[in-house]
Amino acid sequence: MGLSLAQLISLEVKDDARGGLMVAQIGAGLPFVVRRVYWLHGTKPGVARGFHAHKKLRQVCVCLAGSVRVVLFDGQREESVVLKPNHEALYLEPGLWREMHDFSPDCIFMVFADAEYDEADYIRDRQEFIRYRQGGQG
Ligand code: T46
Repeated sequence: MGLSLAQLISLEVKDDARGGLMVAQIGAGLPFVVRRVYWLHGTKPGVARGFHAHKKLRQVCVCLAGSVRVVLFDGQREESVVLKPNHEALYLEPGLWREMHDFSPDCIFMVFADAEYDEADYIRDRQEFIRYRQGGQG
């Protein structure tokens, strides 16, 4: 898919005649020890989410059902990727602005994170984020 701001990582596929089984574990898709898992579901029509960056948090995002478009911005360049249920997960390193758009009504978007929730880790203002990146702290 040619992403440069983030990485699409391959998860282990253990499908057999009974159906699908996907694995995310250290060394096979997960680049960190998971300390928190959360997921978005039942997103209302026309709603977009995100609109923030993280200072330290690392995340692996998986679309378990439906589809969602993730927009990434590093302070200069913007890229977008449509996530759907497949063998790929989106690895987001810190210092990336992200927005989630075009959730399908059945979308289930799950995130593995390497730290507990901490509001102080968020930059929720786009101009502040651009200044943060220009300051070389991203
Ligand atoms: C992200 C994208 C992909 C908590 O209390 N604990 C949590 O673990 C999370 C994730 C959120 N919250 C609270 C914080 C807010 O008061 O739940 C409320 C909604 O969170 P937020 O507006 O940040 O939701 P999104 O969908 O904009 O962003 C979330 C994650 O916060 C964020 O880390 O990268 O999903």
